[in-house]
Amino acid sequence: MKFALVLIGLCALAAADTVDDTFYKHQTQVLHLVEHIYEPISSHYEDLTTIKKTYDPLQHLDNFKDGDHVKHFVHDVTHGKYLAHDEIFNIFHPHHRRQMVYLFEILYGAKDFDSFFNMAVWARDHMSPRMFLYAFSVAVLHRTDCKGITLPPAYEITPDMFLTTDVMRKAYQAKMTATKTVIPMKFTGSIKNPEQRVAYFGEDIGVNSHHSHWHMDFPFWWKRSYDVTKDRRGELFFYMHHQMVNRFDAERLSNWLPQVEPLNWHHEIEEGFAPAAMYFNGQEFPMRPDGIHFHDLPWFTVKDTEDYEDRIRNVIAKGYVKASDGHTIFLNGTEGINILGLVVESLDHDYNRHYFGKLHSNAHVLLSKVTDPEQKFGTPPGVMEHFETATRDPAFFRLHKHIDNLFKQHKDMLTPYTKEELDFPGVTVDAVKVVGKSEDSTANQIVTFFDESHINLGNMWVHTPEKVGIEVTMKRLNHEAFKYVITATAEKETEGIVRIFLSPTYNWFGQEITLQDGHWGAIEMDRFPVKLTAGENVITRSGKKSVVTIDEPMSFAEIHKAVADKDATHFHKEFRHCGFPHRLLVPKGRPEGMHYKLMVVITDYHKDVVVPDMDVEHMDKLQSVGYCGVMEGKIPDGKPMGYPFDRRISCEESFITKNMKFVDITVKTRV
Ligand SMILES: *[C@@H]1O[C@H](CO)[C@@H](O)[C@H](O)[C@H]1NC(C)=O
Ligand SMILES: [Cu+2]
Repeated sequence: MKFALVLIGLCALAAADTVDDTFYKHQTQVLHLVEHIYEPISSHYEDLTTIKKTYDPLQHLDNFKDGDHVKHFVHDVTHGKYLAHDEIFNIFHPHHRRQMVYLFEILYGAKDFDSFFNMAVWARDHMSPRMFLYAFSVAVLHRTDCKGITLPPAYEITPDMFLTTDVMRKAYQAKMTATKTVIPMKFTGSIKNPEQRVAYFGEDIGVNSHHSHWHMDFPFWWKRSYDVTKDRRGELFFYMHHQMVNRFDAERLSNWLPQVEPLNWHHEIEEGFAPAAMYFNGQEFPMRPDGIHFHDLPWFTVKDTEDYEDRIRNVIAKGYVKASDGHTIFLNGTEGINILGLVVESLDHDYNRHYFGKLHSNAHVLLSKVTDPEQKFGTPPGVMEHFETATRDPAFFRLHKHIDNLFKQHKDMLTPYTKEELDFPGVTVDAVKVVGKSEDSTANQIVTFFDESHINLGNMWVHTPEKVGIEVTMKRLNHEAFKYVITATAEKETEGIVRIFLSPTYNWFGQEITLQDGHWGAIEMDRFPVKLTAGENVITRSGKKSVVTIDEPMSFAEIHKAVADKDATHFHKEFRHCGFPHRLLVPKGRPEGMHYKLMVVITDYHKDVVVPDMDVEHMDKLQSVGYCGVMEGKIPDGKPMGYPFDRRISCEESFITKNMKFVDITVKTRV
């Protein structure tokens, strides 16, 4: 397993980071609290029921950063001012969000773990389950005393947010009759819908939980006054979504579909979407027929959203923004893309938040409410209003293509990298290949296939007899293990960063994609530091180690077992749970093989790394920095994300320097 290896290294570095008995106790408490989330706290966990019966937050105001805050909260919750238990929590709804943030700040500001946890038990017992769950999860991810605690995968805590109604119904029947069952889940559409061919990507539970986890590591409502600052979070917002869109396009191409079209406020939304899913309270996720137009909402209009967008286009064209204190910030430096990301996602920033508004959030809400804009029918939120469900809808990718084009407009204005910037004098990449399972090193081929994933639904209801075993299976993209073998010559001993990207060779029309057109669509596969010795170096890197992906998350049962066994290999305080699912690292390709360019670039470690005491070994241990950055401190690699393919390339010949090597590989899907 990838992270077991990482652990050994890190533990040796810092013994203080290893887990102890207190950690296991806390891990267990957290698991118990998120079990059967829609039901009252389970009576068979004595630790929880004792707290529930005896803990009164008002008696412990000193244990929180702001006691008055706690007082108001308890008052409002007990006086029915908060979202009711069976209402649907919607992060994009301003009132819901305000309530959730209030709770988060209390949980985050608790002075020790017990105060935090006691308060969480109280909140769990009094509040809307998913509002509690969201605030609690973000608190667990950010509290120093919760470092290393693993939350079970979101699709096990709230399966209703990931699975279709038919599956949930069958599972319920199985539970009632205590019958061991394996329920196959299909993708939502029918063969008549061409979008169905890529539903395996948008509807992948790992893609959905990646997206939802990413937005918990980088919440759009995060305030700069919280003590964790998040390095380059605007740029991460751009880059993670940019990469998801590029990956979606590569999957489309593998299935003979053209690239996803950016949506347009004035055109109809061509593709409808029927989620075939139901909320825990019995309300159905709304479906959207084909060809619907955007509508104004009572709270904001399509025109408002367009205006925000025009203002953003305006500053992109002008090349600068004004900070609140009046000074001008040019966008042509490395900070430019980060500022635009902050503005587009409407994070807590200094560049006149009212003027730029909330482009990204408004767009999600406009799409979600498009079938009942006036709320005449009390239709619950659509999939676009939850990070766990948004990527299922093909319109998610159309929206993000549209937003991505704003970022592209900015990047296109920057001066292309010069040869001097691109080159790494003294280092030459001589050869690159991928070696798959067959070890046939001449093949340069990666094989993908579909296999089955099992999700245990045991957590959905209380009193599911332990041994019954109700599982859902679904088809998921995967690939055979492979490694990169890179031969590089260095004139003298030095250190570099290897950057690996993948790009389809031919477009939908069958024409070869030039670098001028294709650079923006490059998919990042990996990025890692290397030590180079003078002379020839053979660098072997397993695909598994990719810094853009993470392994399959541990299930409820696996975490419980690891705790029971006190198996420290599964827990580490620096472990990152954010990342793209490893299974989907390689786009599907085609049965007869699909051509891709594998692009490898080695850059100068000493020019790139911006954290002074970061050595190669340390940097190589950081997980999933690719799309998820770091939770604290600075991202060590100071190059713009997507470097060197993020800027315009005017001419392929003058772009390629000898520290780069592009080779043709094939991705073949096994049928
Ligand atoms: C950015 O643009 C400003 C104004 O045109 C210029 O003074 C500055 O040198 C530019 N910076 C970079 C990094 O190109
Ligand atoms: Cu998102």
